Amino acid sequence: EILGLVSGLGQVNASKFCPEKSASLLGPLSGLHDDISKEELIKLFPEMEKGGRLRPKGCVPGQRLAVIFPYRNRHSHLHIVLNNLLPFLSRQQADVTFFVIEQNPPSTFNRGALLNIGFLEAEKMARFDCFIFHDVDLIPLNDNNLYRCGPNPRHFAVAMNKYNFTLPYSGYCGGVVGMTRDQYLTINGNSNLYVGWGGEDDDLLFRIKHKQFSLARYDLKTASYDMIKHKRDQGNDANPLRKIILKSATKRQAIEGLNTVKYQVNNITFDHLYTWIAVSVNTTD
Ligand code: BGN
Repeated sequence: EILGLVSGLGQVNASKFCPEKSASLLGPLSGLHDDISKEELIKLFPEMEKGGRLRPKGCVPGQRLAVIFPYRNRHSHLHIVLNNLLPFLSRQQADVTFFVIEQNPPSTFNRGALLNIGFLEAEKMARFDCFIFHDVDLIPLNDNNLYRCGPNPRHFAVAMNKYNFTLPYSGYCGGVVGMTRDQYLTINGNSNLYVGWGGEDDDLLFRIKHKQFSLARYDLKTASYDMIKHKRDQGNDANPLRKIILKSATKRQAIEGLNTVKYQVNNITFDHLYTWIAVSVNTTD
């Protein structure tokens, strides 16, 4: 054991910090859209560590990332997206751990609450510097789209095929967003009140701005994504109350969010590709 420790220290000393920009970046990508099984993915990335951690061999990254997927019934999407994100983040020399936060039935999909739960559960496992909140149907199309955190929260999913590769509206803050631990704590995370589709991402932007942050974005070419085609999910109907809830976004910010999310953890699995956390969300529906 002592020998192991000594050689471990030796490795850390010998390694150096990764460069600002990795030399392996390819730029624009066409995106891998084909179905892939979990077993095939595991074979492609045997170097992943239990619980879904990928990190470069030769250097130490400046940030440790947690990618949080809010999840329900999208098994094939998850593996297609990972088939893209794994080589993408490997080329970026990221130290990343993937978390899948699955909402168990019967409650209606609550994306904001799932993101809060992902943050809180990841905090129990390790000290992450940067949290990337990532929809499970988005494929990044340029590996200059660096998954890193900076002085302001970053909106990554700027240009999607669904919106002809332009921002649908200037305040759009959905799809993929990244924040440091401190930023997420400062804004009190996401609201838990948006049950069903829509509005929680707009609420998040109000929270970000209300705490005097600006929203960072890369240019359209860099921050482009394909959304995997799918039908509107069952159990995630548009929320008819979303416009009304949104009106009180900044008034609620301090008293409702990361500090009030109510849930039970039903199961945690440390898989090869991800840490899978099945939860029940307590909402009023
Ligand atoms: C907006 C939704 C967002 C969604 C985008 C893109 C609302 C709030 C009522 C004004 N916002 O309209 O949640 O991400 O469309 O689809 O519905």
